[in-house]
Formats: sequence, structure tokens, C-alpha cells
Amino acid sequence: NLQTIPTPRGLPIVGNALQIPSDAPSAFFEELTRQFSEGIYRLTLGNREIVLVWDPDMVAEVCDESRFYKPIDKPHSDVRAIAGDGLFTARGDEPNWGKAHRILMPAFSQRSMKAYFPEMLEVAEALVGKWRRNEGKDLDVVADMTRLTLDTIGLTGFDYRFNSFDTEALHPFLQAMADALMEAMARLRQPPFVTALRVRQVRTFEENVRVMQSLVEEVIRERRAGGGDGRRDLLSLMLGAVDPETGEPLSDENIRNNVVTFLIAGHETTSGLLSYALYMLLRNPHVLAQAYAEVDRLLPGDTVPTYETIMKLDVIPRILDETLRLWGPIPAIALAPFEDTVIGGRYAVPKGQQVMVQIPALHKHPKAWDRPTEFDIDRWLPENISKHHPHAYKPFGNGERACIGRQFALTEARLALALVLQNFAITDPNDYQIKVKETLTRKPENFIVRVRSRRPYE
Ligand code: MNH
Repeated sequence: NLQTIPTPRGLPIVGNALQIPSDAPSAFFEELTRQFSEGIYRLTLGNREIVLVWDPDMVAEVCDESRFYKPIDKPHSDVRAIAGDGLFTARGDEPNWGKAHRILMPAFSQRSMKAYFPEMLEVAEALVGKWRRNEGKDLDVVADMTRLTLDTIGLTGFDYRFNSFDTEALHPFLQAMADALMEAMARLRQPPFVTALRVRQVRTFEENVRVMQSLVEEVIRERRAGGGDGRRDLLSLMLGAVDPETGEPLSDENIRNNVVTFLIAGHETTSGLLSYALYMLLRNPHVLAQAYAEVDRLLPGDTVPTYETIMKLDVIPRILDETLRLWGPIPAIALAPFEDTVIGGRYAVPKGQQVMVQIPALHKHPKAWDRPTEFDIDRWLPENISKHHPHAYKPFGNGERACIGRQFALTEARLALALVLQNFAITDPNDYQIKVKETLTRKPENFIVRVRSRRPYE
């Protein structure tokens, strides 16, 4: 029983469900954190309760993997209708999670990042090419960063070319995915019987899932037909490798679910990170100047970046770290205790109860962060990192269920940002006021920039 945990006043029967805006739940959850100085509250959603925590010491407790695990409740259970038992939506005790995790880990090592680099560079150069052709015109940052990240995971992971920069319209996979994720998010506040009554939305959701799955079937078919030429990418590992522990290969259905998972998880968040990073740079010209100085030192003129140059960057990685603190694309992770427990010395949490870590509030908690809303990349100097609260920064989640693609995302984002800054002076023609769009992840909506080449003599 959760009575010791404070809660805002709700309505009979539905509790707080109808107070949650279906298109912006995380903004609502963050807003409510201001009312509860305890760093914890609970909401009643019909017959279900959720607990939200952002006090760093309580977050440290729920991130203790000997006491808490990642449950597959809403919204993960609704995303599971899209991604099945792929890594992101599999339960930790499902054999397929462990198998895919062990088979795919080597594909995310630093060595693998070096192997992906030429393809990451090819796609980043396509972004620069498009922006060059559109100097002085309005550029939709999120749309182009989404082209970049989708094409990158397609090419590096599956040797599949989306060629997103060749067309005005976004790839049909993206619309289907955005609509399906929105629907999964809207279902957060619905009891299952309400979801089942929304016949039209249920049908549209299923159609969107089918659009994504049929693209994935095409990706797999193409690979099987083409042979893959001895590639060692995500798809070759899934099709060919066996689990070192059980000696078993992945099933066809699990491969499909993991390809869907990687196409979604592998681009949706990194595009948000890159978009927010540009936004933060435009709001913080002194940091932008430091980034230009770094790029001009390591990539003078038209120097083509190598993997080694990207690994030497120092300012740009800290810009990404600080952007992930203030604008991490994923606003919450969920945990649940194996047994009845107490957190914070006084809040009883029953076995299996979902607890959501409210990441935006955690990342600005005054107990852990000085001047919490200030964009200060020097927080990420090595001598300062060692002074951070150990559980106040969770942009990539926690423990063994943390993001497998972290190095991939950071390598791709460092390269893209470096190449953009090497090539362009950037302006914000509309004095952009941030408006966040939520589709389970967060992105800046309608963020437009204009660019001028920094090398007009070409
Ligand atoms: Mn990613 C899990 C954030 C980029 C593939 N990712 C997670 C989780 C967070 C996260 C948070 C944990 C979710 C949870 O607890 O339910 N991921 C990010 C961010 C970026 C990102 C902020 C970019 C920035 N992720 C990527 C990329 C890939 C990827 C790129 C693939 C190439 N992520 C995953 C997968 C999981 C995951 C797969 C699930 C891992 C598991 O549970 O085994």
C-alpha cells in the first residue's frame, strides 16, 4: 500500500488519469514535481498507481539492481506491440533478452564504432551536402537530423539505404513509427478496456505496425539475397551468430523484432539529441565559439574527419553531455522492486510496483547540480565529473538494461556536429522559443535554422 507517498488530489474512480494530457505526459509529470519537495509522488490511473521519483538518493536506491528490475508495464507494454521481444521491450527474465544481448554486445564495442565510421561519415556528408544546396533557406532541423540518424542506422546496421536526403517527403517508416509511438503514449492513461473500445485507433495502430514490419522483412530479404559479403554488422550477427552461453541462434521472429527495435531506438533519440544540441549552441554563443575553435583546430579547412580525429574532440562531447542533462530525449525510465521494500527510509513500495525515474527533474535536482538550469559544459571536465552525485545523470538508463547504443549514438553525434560546424555558420531566423513535441521521446518542435558556408571560396 502506497499511502505514505504524497499524491495530488484526483477524481473518484479515474484518479489522476484525465489530468494527464495524452500528447504531453512527461511535461505534466515534470510540472508536478515542483509541488513535491520530497522528491517523490504517486498518481492514480484508474486501477493502477505509478510512483515518480527524482530525489537523487532515492533514484540511487531504485537503480540498485539487486533490489529493482526493469518492468514491462505501460508504456513499454504498448511499445511491445510494435517491437515484441526485441531488446528494448523484452523482460529481463525472458531467455531471448539474454541471447540477443550477448550476441549483439560485440557490435557495440569501440572497435565496431571504428568499423562503422566510413558509413557514418558518408551519411553525415549527405547532410552537409543538403544544407550546402539550401544555404540561406529555412532548414527543418529535426527532419534533417532524423534523415541523418535513420540513414546511419540503416546503412551501418543493415547495409540498407533509406536515401532520406534524396526526397522531400520523409520515409513512410517514420510516419508509421511516430504515429504508433504517439498511440502507445496516449494509452499511458487508458485502462485496457478503454483502449479496446477505440476501434479506429486500434486499427490504425495495427496498420502502422504492419508498415514497419514489412519494411523490416524487406531489409532481411535483401540481405539474404545479397549475401552480405562477409559484413559483420548487426544483421549478420543476428542471422549468423549463436549465443555463446546456450549455443542457440536467434529465431526469425526475434530477429525481426530486434531489427524493428534497432531501426526505432537507433535513430529516434539521436536525432533529438542533435537537434537540442544545435538549439543549446544557438542560445549559448560563448559555447558555440569554443566549439568552432575546436573544430578549426582539429579539422582546419576541408580536412576530412577520421575516427581518430573524432575521438580527440573534447568540447563537442561535453556539449552533448550537457545537452543530454538538460534535454535528454528519454524523459523517464521504469523500475520495480523484486520484493516489498521501503525507499527514502519511509516510503513503502510493494513488490512489482512500477516506479518511474523522472529524468528531467533528476537532471536539475538542486541536491546534485549547482545552477541547475545553466548550460555549463565545464561540468563535464574530468576533474568535475568525479564530484557528481553518482545517480543524478541517467540519459542512457540504468544497469544492464541501459542503452546498448550509447557509444554508437555519441560517435555519430560527435561526427555530425563537428562536420556541421566545420562547414557552416548557423542562425536562428525566428528567435526560436522552444516547444517540446513528445512521442514517448522528446524533440524541439518546428525548430528552423539557416546556414551560410564558412568556406565561400569553394
Ligand atoms: Mn538507446 C535502451 C537512451 C541511442 C538502442 N536507450 C535505452 C534506454 C535509454 C536509452 C534511456 C533505457 C530504456 C529503459 O530503461 O526502458 N538511446 C538513448 C539515448 C540515445 C540512444 C538518449 C541517443 C542519444 N539506443 C540508441 C542507439 C541505439 C539504441 C543509437 C542503437 C543503435 N537503446 C537501444 C536498445 C535499448 C536501449 C537496443 C534496450 C537495451 C536493453 O534493454 O537491452
